[in-house]
Amino acid sequence: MKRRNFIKTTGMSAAAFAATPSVSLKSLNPFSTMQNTPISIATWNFQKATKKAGEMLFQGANALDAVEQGVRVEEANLKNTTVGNGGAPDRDGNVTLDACIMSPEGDAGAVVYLKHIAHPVSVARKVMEETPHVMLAGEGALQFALENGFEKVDLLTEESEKEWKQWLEHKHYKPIINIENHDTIGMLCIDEKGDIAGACTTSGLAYKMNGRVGDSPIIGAGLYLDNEIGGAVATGMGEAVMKSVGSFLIVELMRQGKSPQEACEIAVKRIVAQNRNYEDFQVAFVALNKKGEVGSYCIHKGFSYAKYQNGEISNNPSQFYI
Ligand code: SD4
Repeated sequence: MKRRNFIKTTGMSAAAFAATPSVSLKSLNPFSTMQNTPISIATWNFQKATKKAGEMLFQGANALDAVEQGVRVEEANLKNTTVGNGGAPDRDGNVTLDACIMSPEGDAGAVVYLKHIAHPVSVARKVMEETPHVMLAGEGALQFALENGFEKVDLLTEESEKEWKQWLEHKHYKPIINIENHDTIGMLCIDEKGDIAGACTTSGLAYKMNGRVGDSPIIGAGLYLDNEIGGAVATGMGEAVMKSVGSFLIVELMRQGKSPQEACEIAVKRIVAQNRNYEDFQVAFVALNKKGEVGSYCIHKGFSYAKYQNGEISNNPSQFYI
């Protein structure tokens, strides 16, 4: 259901809105000069995707459209074996995708264990805008996607199949800390009006158990934002991020006055404290506040994030715990 339809069906009349003094979000924002914006940031050095979103924002696009189109760049990248089409399969050879999206209004949509659809983030957006639900899973998510005109494709590329078959020879399951220096894409955009949107999309951990869903499509874990405060996205070992509800934690810490950098550090250190085996996996967070300040922290050296601001794209090595 579109937001305006929801408003219609909840019985709020146009007159009720007209009676409310019109106050833009920007004027509520104490940092309303917004000199730093627009900005797009993404986990890892996903410069093409981040630039795509950043350029859209500079041309006046809203944060929600920019974030969706930005992450779609990596969903379509067949060479990226951790996101979308070409993603590594689970241990049984199924490519199953997880994605979510959040709007400045606080609306959210997600799909989990979605097969055969190259752009799960766009299905997640449809779930957000066209249904009364937040998340659809598996067969139901696929059915919904097909009913909404998404094309059914084979997501397992020859290359990913070959690597999976090599893996089957030993079946040794151990997370690789910084996979080829790129991984899940989580993106946050703040547009010219100062509104924030976010998205997160992944094929999950390579050779995961059939049925496994990670943090990336879970609102509060892989992604969270509050348009009054800021947003956060995660990458790495989803189980650790889910147990700490990491992105939600970071936004709440920023609400209490922490900078994005301080909030990311606290969240990673909590994961370190909660997991005796923390040295065996990577978790990284990137956060953005309403002022346009950015922070990032991770367990292991090697993580960086991409940023597009003032017409420039950059790769920014994150601070790290070990
Ligand atoms: C997951 N967080 O499914 C995702 C994948 C990832 O490093 O980021 N892997 O757990």
